[in-house]
Amino acid sequence: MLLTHATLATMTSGYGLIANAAVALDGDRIAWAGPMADLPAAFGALGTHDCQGRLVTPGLIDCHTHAIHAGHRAVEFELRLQGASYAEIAQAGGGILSTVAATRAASEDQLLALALPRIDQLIASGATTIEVKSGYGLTVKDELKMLRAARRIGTQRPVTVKTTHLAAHALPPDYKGRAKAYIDEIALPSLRAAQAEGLIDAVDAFCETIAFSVSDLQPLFTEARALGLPVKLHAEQLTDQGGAAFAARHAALSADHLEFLSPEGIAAMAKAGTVAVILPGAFYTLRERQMPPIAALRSAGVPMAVATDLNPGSSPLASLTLAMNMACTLFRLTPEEALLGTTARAACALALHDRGRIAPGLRADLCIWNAEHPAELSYRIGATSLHKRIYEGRPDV
Ligand code: DI6
Ligand code: FE
Repeated sequence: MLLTHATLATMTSGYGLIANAAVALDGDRIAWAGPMADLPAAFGALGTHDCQGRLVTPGLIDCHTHAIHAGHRAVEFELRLQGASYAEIAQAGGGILSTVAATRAASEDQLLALALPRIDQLIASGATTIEVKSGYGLTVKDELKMLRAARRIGTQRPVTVKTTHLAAHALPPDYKGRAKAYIDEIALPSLRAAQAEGLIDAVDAFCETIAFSVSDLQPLFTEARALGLPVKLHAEQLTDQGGAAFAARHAALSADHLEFLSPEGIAAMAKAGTVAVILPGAFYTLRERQMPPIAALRSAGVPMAVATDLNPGSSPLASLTLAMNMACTLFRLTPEEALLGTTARAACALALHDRGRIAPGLRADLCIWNAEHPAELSYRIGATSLHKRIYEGRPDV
């Protein structure tokens, strides 16, 4: 297949813009990309799709979601509007724990069926790769159930799913005040079982006063690394717990949220090459005041990704382009940083080196947009500008 008359954003160096470009696909890989004038004759014989000047980007990557869950938290949204805080609702047994109750009551098939419309919305916003976490089961059985449902998404939809173990997300009521026992009795056994069943690609945790401390999480991250799994961390979302530096000490792929990130945390991330995953949907939903230190991350050379954090509590957001818009408007990322954040940098956050850019040999996961300039993707609010998605070399019908 040959795409012609494209405005190409290769994302190989900044936007990597090429006007009047062509992209040749060979099966599920990109064979060639460049100006139409330079197209080797051999590719001229391929079946042609004329992009009519439209913008072509790599398929978008959502590197942080909680797309598997049951129930919703609209009532909590109402409570927050009446003045309750996210942490107060969590401490009163609502919040994450209300989603835990609904998720425990659902079967694996039900969880999959509930997730697919959310996945379809992400796909409609341009996603071709989506990370999905566990973390609403909080028993060995229910964490494994969530991960099995997550793994099945990729068999139902044209999208790559990477799964993350997040048993250390919240403390269930029967472990109240016993975080270390929960890690020993639930998080570690579920991690080992999930790895033995081939259900996970990474390990995550929520490091926060309302969740787990760095010292609680030490045995979990040690075990993850011993099993050969990469780690990542929900860090410094509501308070500074030194989570990002802890994650960086374990060569974390990413530290996510980061509103309360310290200069020490930034330095540790820069040294370890840990990606900063910016989640403006949660900041917006919780009406946070403190912004992540974007300028300091930028000047320290920490790569920044942007994701939806799609979840029923702090970020009921199912559009990557809206996440990009929020990253620019709320946090002052440039539209170029926002698009890098959902392509090349998001690929780094998932250790996927075969996607996120347009170059020969990489996967043929592409988006064709009803747009002329890449900044349009961040500039429009809630628009569905996707013209066509190509996944593994095949256009969506
Ligand atoms: N931080 C978040 O933003 C999500 N998890 C986390 O640790 C929120 C999960 C929820 O509120 O259901
Ligand atoms: Fe999250």
